[in-house]
Parts: sequence; C-alpha cells; structure tokens
Amino acid sequence: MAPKVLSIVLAGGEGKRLMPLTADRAKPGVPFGGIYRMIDFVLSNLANAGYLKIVVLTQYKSHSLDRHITKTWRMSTLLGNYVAPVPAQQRLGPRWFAGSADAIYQSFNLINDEKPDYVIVFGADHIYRMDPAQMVADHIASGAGVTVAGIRQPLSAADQFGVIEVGPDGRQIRAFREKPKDAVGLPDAPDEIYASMGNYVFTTDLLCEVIAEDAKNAESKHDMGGSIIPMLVERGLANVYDFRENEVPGSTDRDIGYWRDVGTLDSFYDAHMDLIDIHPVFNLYNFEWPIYTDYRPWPPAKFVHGWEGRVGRAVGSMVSPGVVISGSLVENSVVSPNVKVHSWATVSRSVLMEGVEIGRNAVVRNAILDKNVKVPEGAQIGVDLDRDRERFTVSANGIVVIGKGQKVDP
Ligand code: ADQ
Repeated sequence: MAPKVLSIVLAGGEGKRLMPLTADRAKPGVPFGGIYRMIDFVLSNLANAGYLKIVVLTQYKSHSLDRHITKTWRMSTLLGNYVAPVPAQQRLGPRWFAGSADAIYQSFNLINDEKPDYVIVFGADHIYRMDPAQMVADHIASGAGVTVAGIRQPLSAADQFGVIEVGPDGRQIRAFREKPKDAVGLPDAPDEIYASMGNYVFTTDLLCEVIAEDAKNAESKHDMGGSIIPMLVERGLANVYDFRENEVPGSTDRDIGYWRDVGTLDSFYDAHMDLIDIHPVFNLYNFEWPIYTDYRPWPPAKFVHGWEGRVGRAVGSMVSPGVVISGSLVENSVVSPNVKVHSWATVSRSVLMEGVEIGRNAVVRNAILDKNVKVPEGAQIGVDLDRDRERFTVSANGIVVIGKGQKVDP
C-alpha cells in the first residue's frame, strides 16, 4: 500500500521585499512568467508527483490568490482529491497565524481529518521543478522524523536562508540556523552554504507533537525555519535531502537542478530573464513535467504593421495570448496576456504583466510593469534612473518597478 500523504502549502507570506508587486496580493499570488502565478510551480510539482490532497494555507491579502487556486486547481472530489485554499479561521481564538508553524497548529483539524502517514510542508514562492515523491521515498527509507530539502547557495545570501550543517554521514543535520549573519562557507566550497529550500517532509505524529509543543512556548516566533526545524535538529531527528539527487523527467542539461527564491525584485526579474534565453536556464517547454495554470480564452498573439508601415516584432521574448504588438519592437522580454504595444515604441529586457499598454514612441527598459499599467505616448522608463527613483520603485540592480494602477506621466 502506498503511504498516505497530505500536502500543506504555506502561502501566507507577506512578501515585503517584493513591494509594490505585493501591495495588494500575497507573494505566492504574484504573476510570473507571463501566464502563471508563483504558486503554480509548487502545486504543479505536487500534482505531477500524484499528490492530490493539498491544502494551501493563506492569510495575507489572499483574495486574488484564493480566486486563482479555486479557478485553476479545482478538481473533482470523486476520488477524494482536492486543492483547497484555507484561510486563517480563528478556530483556536481571535488571532491570525502568528507564523508558519502557527498556521499548521491552527489547521490541525485538516491533518486529523485526513490521517496521513506523512505530511509534506512546502513553501509557495519558488520557481523550480521537483519530484516530491523522490523526497518522500528518501524520508521513509532513512527513518528520519523530518527531512529538509537542501541546495547550495552563495555565502553572500546566507542571511536569507536557513543554513544547514550536516554531520559526517552527509545526511543528518547537525546544526540549523535561520538567516544567520555570520555564516561560513562549506569546507569544499568556501563561497557557498548549504541552504534549506523551505520544503519539508514530516512523519505525521512527530509534526503534530512538535508543533503543539512549540505552540505552548510564548517565546517562540512559531516559525518553521526559526523554531520547528531547529528543535528537531537538536533532538537528532532531522535529515537533509540533497536537491541534486532529484531527477525530473524531461529536464535539460541546462535547467537540471534549477531553483530560485524569487523573494526580491531583482531575483524576481532575473528569474524572468532565465526563461527567455534560446536555451533557457529554466525550460517552461518541458511537457513531461508541465507547469499548470489557467487563463481566459484570449485570442492568439498578433504582430502587425503600425504607423508609417513599421513592422511589429518581438525577439528573444515570450509573448502570451491576447497580445498585440503593432509597429514596435519588443526584445528580451516576458509579455503577459492582453498587452498592447503601439507604433515606434521599444520595450527591452522587461516584464509586462496583463493588460499593460505601451503608447507610441515610448521606451521601456529594464522594467517590471504590474497589471494594467499604461505608459503614455513618448514616455521613457528605465532611461533616466534618477527621475525614475523620484516616481517609482527602483531595485538595487536598477530595475524600475511600476505598481498596479500607478499613474505614469508622459
Ligand atoms: P522565508 O521564506 O523567509 O524562509 P517565511 O517568511 O516563514 O520564511 O515563509 C515560508 C513560507 O511560509 C512561504 O511560502 C510563506 O508564504 C509562508 N508563510 C509565512 N508566514 C505564514 C503564515 N503566517 N501563514 C501561512 N504561511 C506563511 C523559508 C525558511 C528558510 C528557507 C527559505 C527558502 O524559513 O529556512 O531557507 O524559506 O526560501
């Protein structure tokens, strides 16, 4: 008999570092890659592995995320499968989730209803392909209480991750520190650390026991990476699962092992640029492990001659349905549905979300334009960064970000 597995996807994060993209939506609900939302990646990984009992714990500005999950991921309950968004319900008192561990604590009823042998707890804001069934098999074979997915990352980013130190067998976690400021590199790679991917597999009884214990601790932040994993490491019950061991069907030499935490504007932008190379660093065209999503029945994208007969073109770009590129040039960009680009405009190295409109003669460079942003005729974005800083958000690497509904002056 296959073990019973329940998947919990943590989707309540606020995503402050992605402002203004998270001004009125939860981070996992942020559009990504033209037609997807960030949460589609984790849900597709679980679904492709055959894990179809999934609860998504939401909290912060969850309306559009909720709507997306309900619309895209609704499925027949005939076989007992579901992908259900579950908001904080205040079952245990008048308070929201204090942290990711508290979100699980307040949702114990879901675990009790399902009575799984193992619980997968995955984050919702990463871009990657992974077969979670291989991690579950590793967890069962090792007999660990919790297995944490691990990946090498640059030492300079250690303060954004849970940093793992493994024992001599290369599997048991000897130390786990959440976002340390003083991490040191690995013995064989001084510029790298071993980072937690924020993805865990738990043996159910232990998960419930340790979360209930943490709930009684008034000092705790009730956070998976900050409280729960360190507790289990101290008890010698935590193992690491090396992401390099995960084999996803259809991966190319180039995108094998790809994983991006898109928690900052620059990493969000860079992950888009990873999609549009001729040999993409992350290949969305892997039909053996599809990334699922849903969008309206837009007509096909159209490229037409514009004003004074100029040819409308897009090169090195991904262009979604419903787009019209008229007498203008779009290069090295990711274009979402229903975007209009008018004559003599140029858009380069940019991410345009649904409904964006670029007026005649406008120039847009190195920018992220959120839904429905209208760039008026002749306006310039990403050309004079000092001016852009006065009116928009400009990331550390100089990417100009214009939020949903923000007005752009000519
Ligand atoms: P972070 O992503 O910084 O680090 P956190 O903010 O707790 O940790 O978010 C983890 C996941 O939980 C996200 O998917 C988030 O949306 C969700 N979440 C946060 N608060 C929640 C709440 N109150 N209710 C429901 N869901 C909530 C984590 C780990 C690190 C690891 C990185 C990898 O803590 O150890 O290295 O992920 O990116």
